[in-house]
Amino acid sequence: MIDAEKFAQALFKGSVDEVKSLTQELLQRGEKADQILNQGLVKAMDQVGVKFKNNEIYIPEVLIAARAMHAGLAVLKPVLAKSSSSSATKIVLGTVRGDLHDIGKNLVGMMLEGAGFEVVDAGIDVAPEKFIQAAKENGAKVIGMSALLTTTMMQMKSTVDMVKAAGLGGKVKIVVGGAPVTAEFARQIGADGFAPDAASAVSQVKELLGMG
Ligand code: B1M
Repeated sequence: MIDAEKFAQALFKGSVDEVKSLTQELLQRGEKADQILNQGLVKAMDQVGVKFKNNEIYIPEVLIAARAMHAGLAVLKPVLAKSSSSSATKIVLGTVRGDLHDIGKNLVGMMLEGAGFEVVDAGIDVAPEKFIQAAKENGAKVIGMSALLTTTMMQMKSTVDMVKAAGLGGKVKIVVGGAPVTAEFARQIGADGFAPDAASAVSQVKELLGMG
């Protein structure tokens, strides 16, 4: 049986070793990798996301939980890669052109990975055309953009406009976020979605993709 509680306790402790061995034990007992991912790691990471959203834990705790979760993902990755014919939904994530802040973007990426998405990290200082190229190359369903500076926010609009001009509007959903970004701004620039924090980014993406 996959005990999400055990995973959650290990994630809250940030115990890389515990998460690794829990994952390995389950694989050895014959549990399926996708079940371990969804019933164990993802469910446990959901608990982390909820506590973060409710201000019961803060960024450092989320980062150590995410690091521990990565240890479990690393164990599962080769097994999943072998067994999955339909790969996970891909999301291109980056910080917009002119902007070097990446802590929030990385947190969003970790939460998305924790929810079972495959994140293509485009990095920082990402030009609109680079977002589009990455989305095309990877067959991504979502482009996620982060901006922390009022001076770089408008780069989001450039990307939205370019995505539409490239004929990808609607096919590739665009989600924006970052400290100065608001739902109203997202609406004004024609983005499909907005999230104020990393946990909400996961629910926003799922909603846009009709995944609940
Ligand atoms: Co800079 N910086 N910074 N900085 N920096 C801010 C953003 C600033 C508010 C500080 C201040 O003046 N009070 C200010 C911006 C002012 C403004 O434009 N309104 C500022 C400035 C001015 C600058 C420089 C211009 C300073 C200078 O050189 N004169 C310069 C710009 C460099 C550049 O980008 N071109 C600069 C540089 C830097 C550092 C390199 C030193 C460093 C970044 C290191 C790094 O990221 N690797 C840095 C830092 C650390 C900050 C502060 C202190 C912290 C930002 C952070 O990581 N927060 C910040 C002040 C502050 O916020 N207290 C500041 C934690 C992070 C988890 O939160 O990124 O908001 P955040 O992410 C959240 C949500 O916003 C959301 O989820 C995350 C988790 O909940 N979210 C998304 C983020 N992206 C999302 C995407 C989504 C959905 C949700 O969908 C795709």
